[in-house]
Amino acid sequence: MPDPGKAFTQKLTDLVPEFERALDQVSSLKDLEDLRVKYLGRKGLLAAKLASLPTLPPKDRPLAGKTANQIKSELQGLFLKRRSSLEGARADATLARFDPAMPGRTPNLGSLHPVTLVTEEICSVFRGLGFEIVTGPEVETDFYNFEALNIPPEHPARDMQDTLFITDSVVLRTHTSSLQIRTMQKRKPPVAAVAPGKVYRRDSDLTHTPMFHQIEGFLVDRDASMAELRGTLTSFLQQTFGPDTKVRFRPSFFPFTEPSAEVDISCMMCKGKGTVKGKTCRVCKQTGWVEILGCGMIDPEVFKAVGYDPDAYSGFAFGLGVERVAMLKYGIGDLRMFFENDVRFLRQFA
Ligand code: 2NL
Repeated sequence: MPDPGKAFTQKLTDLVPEFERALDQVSSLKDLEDLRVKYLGRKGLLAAKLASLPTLPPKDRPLAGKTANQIKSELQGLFLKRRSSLEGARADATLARFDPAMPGRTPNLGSLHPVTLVTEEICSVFRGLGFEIVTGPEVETDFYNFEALNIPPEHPARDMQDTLFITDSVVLRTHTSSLQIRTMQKRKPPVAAVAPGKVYRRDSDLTHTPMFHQIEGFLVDRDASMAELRGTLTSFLQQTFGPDTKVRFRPSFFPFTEPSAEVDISCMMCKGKGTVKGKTCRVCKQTGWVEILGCGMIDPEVFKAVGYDPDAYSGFAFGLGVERVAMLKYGIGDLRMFFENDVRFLRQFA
């Protein structure tokens, strides 16, 4: 006599070896998922067999139900085991393709522009000497760019040839001195500051660009002296170009300083000898010296313009071109290098 309970559990139990054989055939996670749906899914083989449970005689149902749950968790266990072995195989395959001896791909790193590098280096030397760093507008009024610097309306430095005008009385700053005037107006002596930044001139040829970079510095105190100016600049120049650098002052003229001087340093290319391997040094043209900056004692007229008492205070100031310092420091022969932004040039400063 047929036993419906036994027949039911037998059909369920038969699913196990059948599922195992099918799992053995599966070689990808995608196929495995299809198999899971086929056997364990909501409309799968297991669910279909369970659907006949309510048709069993009530006395057979508890055992049949218990068996059904056991089979279900057995099938799930087999599925999970197969899945983790397939996942492991996939990870192994990925690792097998990875060659730890292969050189890595170098990311393209940016680098600071040599003008930025030199500006930061010079500023940090002056910071060490007690100067603060100030910045300000590139578009200036006539007062800050000229008038306060003792450059009167008919002075040749204002010539249309040199200045880029926005309006009759507004200009692109031609030097960063305008920043120093602003700093003096805001502060009472003693004050010492350096002003780095872009400046603009109506000039463009092999050795001049319409925009270039300057650093100017000044110090005002009760009794600032030319000796202090000389000491400050010598320290700066030896920190920047090497401790053996020789420094000399030559008399010169600037509208905003009196007396004024130009400063030369011994040539860093030929060490002041004037020749390199018996040939004329291309940097100093055999003189052994290169001009590096201009300086002087601040003219009393400048003090009057910013409201400092010229009888109570004295001060010194100096200015230099950043591109020029960078060319001398790195042996760069052509000003245009700084503006072409050829990465083969720029990369050398990384
Ligand atoms: C040069 C010469 C110089 C100054 C800049 C200055 C600024 C103030 C007052 C007085 Cl607020 N002077 N600046 C002084 C002497 C020379 O620059 O050849 N620069 C590239």
